[in-house]
Amino acid sequence: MSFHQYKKIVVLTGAGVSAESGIQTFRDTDGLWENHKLEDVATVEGYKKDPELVLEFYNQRRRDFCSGHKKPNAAHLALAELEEKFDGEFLLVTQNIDNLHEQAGSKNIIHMHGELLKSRCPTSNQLTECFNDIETSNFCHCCQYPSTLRPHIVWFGEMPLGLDIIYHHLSQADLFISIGTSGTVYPAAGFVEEAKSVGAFSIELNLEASEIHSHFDQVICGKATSVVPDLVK
Ligand code: BJW
Repeated sequence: MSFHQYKKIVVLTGAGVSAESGIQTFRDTDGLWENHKLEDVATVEGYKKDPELVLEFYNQRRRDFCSGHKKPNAAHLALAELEEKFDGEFLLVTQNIDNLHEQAGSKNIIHMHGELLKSRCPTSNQLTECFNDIETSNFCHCCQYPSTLRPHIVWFGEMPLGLDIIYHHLSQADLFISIGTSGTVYPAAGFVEEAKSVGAFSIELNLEASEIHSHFDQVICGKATSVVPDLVK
């Protein structure tokens, strides 16, 4: 596909882009999140009810991610290449909490649902890198209210990150591409309509047509490692 006719591209990615790097998607888990109920581990209420369970849940995912040496796949690499060669403005918005886009070389990226390998002071919002593990007893002393670091993850009911920047880019986009997301979680699922409202051309790349496929101008079904490099080359 030729990208020369476009000036501002926004790409949205979801779990499907990392699936072939060995990271499980969400909706393919029969409602169970790594053997836990979603509301127990991915909501503020779950965290308040049992913080140790939630902290251990994310520590285990950090261990799995780091010890599994997960690597970017051809889809991550193709997106980094597109950003590199594209002349106009390029924003990559990912719902994924892994760092595979960065490992592939993507630069202008927003993790709207947070990052697995970071934790956050609940008072000051200061971020701490945790490449390996954080213990549940790990207190944060960055401000005058020492408290337990929480995972830097956007749970259901919390405000996604970087929305001002995302909506600003969407309001000027002339091409919107959605890759490997089921279109079931908002506000990300509404981005295609935002982009279309300003006249952007929109393309969905997914294993199967998503719940919101009818909003897109073009839908391409297939594995991310095949359809993304095909689109970008
Ligand atoms: C492949 C493939 C391969 C597989 N190749 N493809 C309406 C408006 C606004 C909000 C709401 C609303 N209605 C409801 C809400 C609230 C709620 C929500 O959306 N609920 C829905 C369940 C209905 N949203 C929120 O609470 C959000 N906050 C919020 O709305 O704040 C207020 C607000 C209001 C208005 C404007 C702005 C803000 C926060 C959402 C936080 C989501 N967090 C999670 C958990 C992260 C923590 C963790 O990992 O433990 O983020 S949920 C989970 O879903 C995760 C993902 O990022 C997210 C999206 O999932 P994704 O990426 O789409 O994965 P899957 O598994 O669903 O799909 C994978 C796809 O890939 C499938 O289609 C496969 O076919 C495909 N695939 N292999 C290509 N090889």
